Amino acid sequence: MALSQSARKVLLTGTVSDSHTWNLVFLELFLTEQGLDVVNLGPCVPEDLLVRRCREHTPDLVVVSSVNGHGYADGLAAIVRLRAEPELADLPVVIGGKLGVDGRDDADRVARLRAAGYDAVFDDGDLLAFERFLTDLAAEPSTPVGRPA
Ligand code: B12
Repeated sequence: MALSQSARKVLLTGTVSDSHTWNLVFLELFLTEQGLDVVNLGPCVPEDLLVRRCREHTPDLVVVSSVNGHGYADGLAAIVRLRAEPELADLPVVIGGKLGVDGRDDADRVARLRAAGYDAVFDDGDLLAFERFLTDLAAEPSTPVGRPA
C-alpha cells in the first residue's frame, strides 16, 4: 500500500500523567506494519521533553496516546506547548485513545483539541479512521520539521 512506500518517521508518545504502556506497544506495532519508522518515547512524557524530541528526531507525524482519562487536559497542554514553537507549528500531530473518563465522545472537548492545533482526534481510538488518516497523509508531500517545504 502507499504508506509502506513512504517510510516516514512517526514520533509516538504517551501523555505526561499516563503510565499505561500496552497502548503504546500496540500503536508502535500498528504503525510499523503500515511501513512507518516509529520512535516510541514511552509513557509519562512531559511537554518540554516532547518538544526536545521533536526537534531531535524531526518526525513527519506525532501520535499522542492517552487512555487514563486525563487525555483531554494532558493532550491540550501538549499541543499548546508544541504549537508555541514556531518550527513545530505545521508539524502534523494527532491524539487518540480513551481521552475522557465517561467513555463517550465529547464534541466540545474534541473541538477544543482541534482548535488548539491537533490535526485529528481519535477519541474512541478508532483505528480504521486512523488508518485512513495515515493513507491521506502519505499522499501528501513530506515536509519534515526544520527543513524547508
Ligand atoms: C492494564 C491496565 C492498567 C495497568 C497498566 C499496565 C501497563 N504497563 O500499561 C495499570 C494497573 C498500571 C493501570 C493503571 C491505571 N489505570 Co488502567 N487499565 C488497564 C486496562 C485493564 C487495560 C489497558 C491495556 O493495556 N489495554 C490494551 C491496549 C492495547 O489497548 P488500549 O490501552 O485500550 O489502547 C487501544 C485503544 O485505546 C487505541 N488507542 C490508544 N491510543 C491511541 C491513539 C491513537 C491516535 C489511536 C488512533 C488509537 C489509540 O489503540 C489501542 C489498541 O486498540 C484498562 C481497561 C481496559 N480493559 O481497557 C484500564 C484503564 C485504561 N485504566 C484506567 C485507570 C483509571 C487507571 C488508573 C488511573 C487507576 C488508578 N486509579 O490508579 C491508573 C493510571 C495511572 C496513570 N498515572 O496513568 C481506566 C481509564 C478510564 C478512562 N479513560 O475512561 C481504564 C479504562 C479502566 C476503567 N474501565 O476504568 N491500568
